[in-house]
Amino acid sequence: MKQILFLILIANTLGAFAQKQKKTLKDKPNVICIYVDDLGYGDLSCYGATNIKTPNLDKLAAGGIRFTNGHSTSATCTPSRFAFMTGQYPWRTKGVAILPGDAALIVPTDKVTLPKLFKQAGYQTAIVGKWHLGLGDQVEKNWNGEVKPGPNEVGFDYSFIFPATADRVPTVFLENHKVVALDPNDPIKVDYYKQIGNDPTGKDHPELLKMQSSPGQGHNQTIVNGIGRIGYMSGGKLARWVDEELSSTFLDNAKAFIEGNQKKPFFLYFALTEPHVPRMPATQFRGKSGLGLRGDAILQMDWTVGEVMKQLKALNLDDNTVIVFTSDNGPVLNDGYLDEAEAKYKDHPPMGKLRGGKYSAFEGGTRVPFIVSWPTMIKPKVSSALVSQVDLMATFASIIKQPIPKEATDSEDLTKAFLGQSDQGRSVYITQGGSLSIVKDGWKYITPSNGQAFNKEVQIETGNAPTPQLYNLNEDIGEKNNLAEKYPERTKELAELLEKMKQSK
Ligand code: NG6
Ligand code: CA
Repeated sequence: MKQILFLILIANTLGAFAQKQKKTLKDKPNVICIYVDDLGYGDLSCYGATNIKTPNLDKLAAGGIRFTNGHSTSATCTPSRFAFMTGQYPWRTKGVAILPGDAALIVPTDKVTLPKLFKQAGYQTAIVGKWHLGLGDQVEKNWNGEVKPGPNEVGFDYSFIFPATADRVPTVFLENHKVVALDPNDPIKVDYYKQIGNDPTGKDHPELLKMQSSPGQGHNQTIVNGIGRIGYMSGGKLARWVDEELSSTFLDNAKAFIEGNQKKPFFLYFALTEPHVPRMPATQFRGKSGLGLRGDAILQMDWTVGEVMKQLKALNLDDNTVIVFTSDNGPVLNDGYLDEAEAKYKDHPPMGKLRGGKYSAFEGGTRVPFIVSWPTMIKPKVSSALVSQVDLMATFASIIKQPIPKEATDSEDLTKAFLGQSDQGRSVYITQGGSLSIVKDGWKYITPSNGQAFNKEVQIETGNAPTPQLYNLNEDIGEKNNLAEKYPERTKELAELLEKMKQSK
C-alpha cells in the first residue's frame, strides 16, 4: 500500500513539474528577430521567386506563419529600425532619416525600447549586426575610446555591430563600446565632408577598385577592401572589416550569444546586412545563384538563417524559440555599385508583383517578407493579416506579460495575428515612402507630392505624383489603376484620416 501511495505521489509531482515546465516555456520563449537589409517581397522562393532557392527560409516559413501583407514602416533603413526599436512611427520624430556613419544616437535612452521590454521581463538581450541608429552624443566623436551612448544604453546587454551601412565608413565592428581590433597607434578618424589622411579614394583611384561605383551615386570616397565607400576614414587599418567575412563574423557572434545564454530566456536582434550594397559575399557563395552578387548574397543570408536554425535544434531550443524574419525596406538593384543585379532583373524581379521598391511609396517600398515561427505555439499557415514591424513592441509585451510601454503609441497588440489564430491584423496603417500613405480596408491613399516620379539613379518609381492616388490593393496589388477621381469621397476620407492620425499621439 505504502509503495502504491509513494508511486502516486511521484507521478503527481512529475506531472506538476512537467506542467510547470511547459507553462514557463510558453511564458518566456526565446526571441530572435532576424532583420535583413533591402530584401524584396519577391526575393525568396517561399514568396514566389522562381530563379533562386532559399531552402532554409522556405523551411522556416513552412513551419510558421508566412505573412503576405507584412510591412516595415518605411522604405529606408533608419526610420524602419527606429520604429522597430520604439513602437512609434518614425516620422513623428524629427531627424529620423538615413544617417551618415558618424551620426549621433537617435534612439532615446530614457524610454522603453524593444530590448528594454525584454530586459524588464528578465531576458538577456543582444544585438548582432547592422545598427544605423547613430552612436555617441554628437557627430564629432572619438572612435578610439568608449563610443557611447549606443545599443548598450538603449537596452542591449551585449552588442556586436557595425555603425551604419556596409557602404559607409567607419568600416569597423564595435563590441559593446569599443572598436574591435583597434591598434592604439593607428587611431581612427572619420569625416563625411572632407578627405582626411592619405587613403586613396575611389574617385581618384578607380584602378584600385575590385567593384566599380555607379556613376553619379557617390560611393567613391575612402577605399576599404577594394571598395569605394561613402565618407572618409583614416587609421584603424587592422580593425577594418573584410566584406567577405561580414556575415560569418556576425553569425559567429550570434551563435556564441545563443550558446552562452541557452539556459536563460534571451532576445537576440540579429541584423544581417544582406543583400544591401556593396554585395561581396564569401567565396563559397560566389557564382552560385546565377543572378550575380545580389543573388549570391541572398544565398549567403539564407544559409546563415539555416545555421541558426540548426544550432537551436542542436541545443534543443528550437521548439520554444520565436523567430521573426523580416526586412527593413524593399529591394533595390543598383544602389551605388556596378554589380550584375540590374542585368538580372528579368530573371529575378526582387519586388515580385509589387510596384516600386526601396525609397518608394508604392507597396514595393514597405511590403516585405515577414515570417514568424514558434513551433510550440504556432500552427503553420499563410496569413493575409496586415501586420507591421511597429507592432512587435506591443505584441511581444503581451506575449511576455509586460505592460505595453506608453511611449509605443503606434504599436498594436496583434498576438492573435502573429500566432496565426486570426487573419485580422491592423485596420489602419501609415507607410512612409517619400511621402506618407495610408491603408484602410484594402484601400491605399498616397499623399500628393511634387518630388520626382522616377528615381533615375536607382531606377525605381517613387510613387510621387502631384495629385492624390487611390488604389484598391485587394484587386490591384500592382497599384496600376489610380481610382482617386472615380472615388473622391473615399479619397477625401482617407486623406482626412491620415491628417488626423498625424496630429494625434
Ligand atoms: C543612400 C545611398 C545608398 C544606401 C542608402 C541607405 C547614395 C546615393 N545612396 O543614401 O547606397 O546606402 O543610403 O540604405 O548615397 S539603407 O538601407 O540603409 O536605408
Ligand atoms: Ca535597408
